Amino acid sequence: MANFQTKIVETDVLIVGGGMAATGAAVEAAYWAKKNGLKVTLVDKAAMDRSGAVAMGLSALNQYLGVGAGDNTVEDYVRYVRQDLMGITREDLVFDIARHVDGTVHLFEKWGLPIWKDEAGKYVHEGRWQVMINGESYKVLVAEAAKNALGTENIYERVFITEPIVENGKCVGAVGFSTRDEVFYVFKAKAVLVAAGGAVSVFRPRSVGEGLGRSWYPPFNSGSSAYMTIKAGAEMTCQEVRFIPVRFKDGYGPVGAWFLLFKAAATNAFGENYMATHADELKKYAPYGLGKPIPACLRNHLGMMDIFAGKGPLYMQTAEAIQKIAANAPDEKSAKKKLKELESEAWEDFLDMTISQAILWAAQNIEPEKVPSEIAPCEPYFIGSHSGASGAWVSGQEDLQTEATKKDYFWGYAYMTTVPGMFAAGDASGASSHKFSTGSFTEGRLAAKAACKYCVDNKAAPVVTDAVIEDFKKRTTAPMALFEQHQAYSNDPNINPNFIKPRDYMFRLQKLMDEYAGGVSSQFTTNEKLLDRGLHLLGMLKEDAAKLAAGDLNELMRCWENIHRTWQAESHIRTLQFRQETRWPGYYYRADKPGLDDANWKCFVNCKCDAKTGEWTMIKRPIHRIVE
Ligand code: SFD
Ligand code: AMP
Repeated sequence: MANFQTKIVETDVLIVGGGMAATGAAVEAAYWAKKNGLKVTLVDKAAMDRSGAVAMGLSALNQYLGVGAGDNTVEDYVRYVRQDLMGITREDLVFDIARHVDGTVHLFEKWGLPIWKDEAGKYVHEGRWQVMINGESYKVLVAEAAKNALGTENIYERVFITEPIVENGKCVGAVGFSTRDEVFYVFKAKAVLVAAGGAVSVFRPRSVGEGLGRSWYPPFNSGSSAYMTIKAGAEMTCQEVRFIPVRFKDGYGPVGAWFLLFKAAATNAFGENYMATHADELKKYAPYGLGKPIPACLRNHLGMMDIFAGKGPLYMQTAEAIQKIAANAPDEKSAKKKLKELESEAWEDFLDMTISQAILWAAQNIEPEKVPSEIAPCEPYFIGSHSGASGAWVSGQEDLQTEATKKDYFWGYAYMTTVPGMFAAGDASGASSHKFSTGSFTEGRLAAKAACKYCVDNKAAPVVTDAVIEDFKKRTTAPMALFEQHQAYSNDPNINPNFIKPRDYMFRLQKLMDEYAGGVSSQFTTNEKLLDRGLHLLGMLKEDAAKLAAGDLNELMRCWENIHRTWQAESHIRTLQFRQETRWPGYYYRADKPGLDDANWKCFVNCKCDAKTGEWTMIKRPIHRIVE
């Protein structure tokens, strides 16, 4: 019989998550906390050293401007992001992160992160904005900095946050439970910074059966950020802008180094370069289709055209690219040396961040310098920090507002959601794409500074009554109680008419999203009728969420992960339905609304849910330019 003990922790700033944004927040908050006598607490569902998207490490820092060296300006970066997101971006947020991100990179280097340097001592770039690293231990390094800053006594690892505490419209904490011991946690806080990553496994993945759980983005990012913010009543933005990365097939190895560093071409099965053969298609999506670089969704779109035409599989021409670079060497001996070097860089790219891809190459006898390698568009992910844009709608920085932007983009504290006291950063905040690891850490810092200021200005201690706490505890642990009550009814712990286990619930959610909301098996295509039907079925699934059952603490976490995913799913379907165009072909297609409609839809689509009535409101918000 489960017997949860209750532990109450009182703090000023509560950081939910232990990933890139959260570690940045920890480092910055510790500084302002010391100055102002505040307490900062961080809670991670896993162990910070290897939690979140950077668990396996990374091979590049994807946002670095080199402003000091005169390489780029902050304005350049804003234009780049605007172009990549087909015109839909919060320029004030992108600007703010971009103007501070170089400082973060220099900090990482000071802490010991090995950044590649050329003979002149300059960073080696993968592309214009990306610098190469030996990043297998990247996460360990930033976690260490966060631990040193906060003190391990203020860090709770393996505690899964389930819900926000909202009293009188303000966020005053969060509740959760230990995934190791029967302890129910209540964190009372003056400010809560949500940095619990994006959402994976909302859609049916390509990996099934023995490969289940393999994905490009980490399976442990399960929509907690979206749930926390939506449930608190925060306005969300760009919930339709999922990210479909093209990746090496089945191992999900990233392609950036191949496209940018090795200048490889991708082709269809007949050796045709789809970026060249379908170049005319880009005109349909002017002005974005004709700008440079070609937006990620349109790059996907041109490849998908070949897949849909039956010309797959697609291939990254790795061998051709490597041989071409080596052939530029002045003589045969240095060409051979270069070839060896490139070969080892190719393997390291995966060993630094997607080890499974290296294992798959080995298993399939792939020598990248000799044969091409299959690539494919992945299942959709929700990730506000990469080339998607979903997340909470947050306030911008005051000094970046104009008369026009101030009424729409500013409400007092930077990176605060529309719920007072609740902040968001990294994947949790929307409309500021292309943050990546460095920008997420930077945004965490900026949000934490504002959260500390909020605590200084709002000194009243949060009041959470015992009755409220008991109610949260009952809800949090309900799946275990349900399992205990009914488990004797059948001889299979997973099959029982009285409950549904989280694994089966997840399959149902994924099937629904895949078939109705434009997943892999629907060729990323949907329409109003499919979305209507999907929403109807999702309503029924939500009813069954009350019957989720857990046999142990791990399953209890799985139950809550799926509740969190469900809310991400619902906000996605509703936003797909509301936007009457196909602005990001290659991410999704509204078959009944093909093409762009700038006149009506060059705007943000936001949404929010009234937690009491369950009623959703859809909102259009204007796009303001702050950079020409
Ligand atoms: O090649 C709860 N990313 C890349 N960024 C780069 O800068 N360079 C690269 O090389 C990158 N590439 C890449 C990347 C990611 C992945 C998975 C691969 C390759 C294979 C993107 C960045 O990693 C990403 O943008 C940031 O990490 C985003 O930061 P953040 O903080 O928003 O998310 P997180 O780091 O995943 O952390 C989430 C944390 O939340 C915790 N958590 N804690 C408590 N309660 C809950 N309910 C929780 N739910 C989640 C997690 O444990 C974690 O600590 S490439 O593709 O471009
Ligand atoms: P990825 O490995 O796809 O996550 O890419 C890493 C970085 O390179 C991101 O900043 C991408 O936007 C960028 N990138 C990847 N492929 C291309 C490409 N073909 N053209 C321009 N930028 C790219």
